Amino acid sequence: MNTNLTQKPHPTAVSQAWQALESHHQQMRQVHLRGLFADDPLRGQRFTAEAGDIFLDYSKNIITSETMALLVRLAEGCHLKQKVTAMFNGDVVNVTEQRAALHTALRMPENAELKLDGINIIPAVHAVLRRMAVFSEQVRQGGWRGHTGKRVRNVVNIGIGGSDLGPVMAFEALRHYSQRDLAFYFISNVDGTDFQEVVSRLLADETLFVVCSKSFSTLETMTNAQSARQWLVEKMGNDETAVAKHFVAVSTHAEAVAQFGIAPDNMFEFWDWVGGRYSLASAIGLSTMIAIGPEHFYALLAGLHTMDEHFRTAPLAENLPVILGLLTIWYNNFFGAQTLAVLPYDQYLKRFPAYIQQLSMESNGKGVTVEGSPVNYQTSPIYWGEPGTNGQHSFFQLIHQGTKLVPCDFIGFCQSLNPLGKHHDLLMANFFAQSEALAFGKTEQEVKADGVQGDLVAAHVFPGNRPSNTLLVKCLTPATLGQLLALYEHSVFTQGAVWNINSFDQWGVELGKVSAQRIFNEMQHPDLALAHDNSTNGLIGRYRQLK
Ligand code: G6Q
Repeated sequence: MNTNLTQKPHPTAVSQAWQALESHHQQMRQVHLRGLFADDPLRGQRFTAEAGDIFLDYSKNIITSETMALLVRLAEGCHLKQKVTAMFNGDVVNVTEQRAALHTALRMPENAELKLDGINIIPAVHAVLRRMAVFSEQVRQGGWRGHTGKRVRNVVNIGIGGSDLGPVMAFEALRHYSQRDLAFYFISNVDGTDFQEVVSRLLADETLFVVCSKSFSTLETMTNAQSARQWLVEKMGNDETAVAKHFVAVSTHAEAVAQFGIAPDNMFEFWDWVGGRYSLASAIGLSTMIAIGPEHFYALLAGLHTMDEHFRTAPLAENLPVILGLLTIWYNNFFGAQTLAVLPYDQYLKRFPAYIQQLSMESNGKGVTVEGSPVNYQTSPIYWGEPGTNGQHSFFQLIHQGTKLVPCDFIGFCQSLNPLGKHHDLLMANFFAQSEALAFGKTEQEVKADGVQGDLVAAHVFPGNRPSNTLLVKCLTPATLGQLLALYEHSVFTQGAVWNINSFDQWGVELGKVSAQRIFNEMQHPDLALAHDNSTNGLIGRYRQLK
C-alpha cells in the first residue's frame, strides 16, 4: 500500500498548481465559514452556478475565489478540456481495455453524427431505442402476451453491478411516472434469497424477465437467469417454448444470449464502448422504459444530454461537474477528507447514493496512473449516503460534531411529487437547516446564551465549518434526474482526469472472482485438499462440516 499519498501528480504545470494549492491550503485551514460569510455579504450569490434545471450553491465550502482559480489552473494543467474532447470524440480513453467510453453517444439526438472507426454510431443507438420503445409499449398496453395468453403484470430485471444499480435506482427515482398496474422487481445477488423472495410472490404466466448483462457471462446473473428459466418452465408444465414469451435479454453478446435460449428478436443490443456503470441510457434501461414509457425515457436521455453539452462546452470555472469534481479534489487531496456524503432530500432518490457510490468508487478507486505507474496521492473518496431526513436521526451526529471532515452534497427539490399537508415544507426546512448548521455551528457563547452551563457547554457546541454543496432543483422529473446523473458522471470524470487515472476500467473486481471459482470447485468436491492460507483453509473446512 502506498503510504505517502499527499504529493502532487506529475509534470510541471500540474506540480506548480498543486504546490500553489498546498500553500493556499495552509491559509485556508485557518479560516472559518463564519468569517468567509461575514467578509463577503454576497458570497451566497457569488459561489453559485446553474446548468439546465440544476442550481448549485457551493458557497458553504471552505474556499475563496483564489481557491477556485487555483483549482481551475490545476484542471487546465491536467488538460481537462482536451481529455473531455477525447472522451466525447470516442478516443480510446479506457486504455487498459483499449476502448472508447462513449456513454454520451447514447444520449445524442437522432440527427447527430459521431463516427467510431469511420462509422456513424448514432443511427444504431436510435434503432435500438426504437425497438425498445415498441417493445415497452407492447408490454405497457398489454399487446405482449405471455405463454398462456395473459398480459404481463410483473417485470423482473436480472442483473448485477452496472446492470442492476442503474435500473433499480432509475425505477425508484421515477416511480411516480411509472405505470402502476405493472410491478417491477430487481434480482441481483447470487444469494438464493434474493431470487426466492421475488418469485415467491409472482405468477409465472404474468411475469417477464429482463436479463441484463453486458458480457452475458457474469456468474450471479447467469445463475439467477438459469434459476428463473427453470422456475418458469416448471410452472408452465415443463414447456420449454414458454421461454420465448417470458425472457428478453440486454447484452453486447448475441451468441451467449442465443446459447441461453433467447431468440435474437428478443435481444436488445448495446456496445462494448458503454461501460457497465455508465449504461443506464443504453438498452440496460429497458425496464426503466417499460416502467415510465418511451416518452419519459427520451426525456431522461434529453436531460443527460443537456448536462453532457454543458460539461463539454461551458468554461471550467462555470462548469457544474467541473466545480463539483474540483471541490472533491480540494477536500480529498488537501484537507485529507476520506469520504463524501450524498444526501438527497427525496424519498424517491433512496437508491441514488448507492448508484453514485458505484459510479465514483469503481471509476476512481484506482492506484495507478493511465501510464501504469503507482500514484503518490489520494484518489477517490468513499461515497456514501442516505436520504434526508432519515440520515439526520442516525449518522448526522458525526458530521456535525465528530472528528472527521465529511463534505456533503445536499440534493433537494422545490416541488413535491406528493404534496401532502406540510410535509414538503418540513422536509425542505430540514434540508436548509442542515447545511446552515454544518457551516455555522453554534459557538460556546451562543450555547451559554441558551442557558446551558458548566460541564454541559462543551457537548452543546457545534464547531461548524463543515462544508457542503447544495443542489436545488424545481422538481424531480425524468429530465432533471438525467441532468443529475450526468452531473455526477462528469464530476467523476473531472476527478479522474486530474488524478490521471483510468476511470473506465475495474480490474479490482477480478481477483476475488477468480478465487471464488476455485473455492466453489472445492465446495463441490469435498475430498479436494485445500491449499489456501491457514485462515482460509480453516474457514472453508468449517463450512464443509457445517453446511
Ligand atoms: C460496471 C462494472 C460492473 C458490471 C457488472 C455486471 O461498470 O463493469 O458492475 O456492470 O459486473 O456485468 P455484466 O453486465 O457483464 O453482467
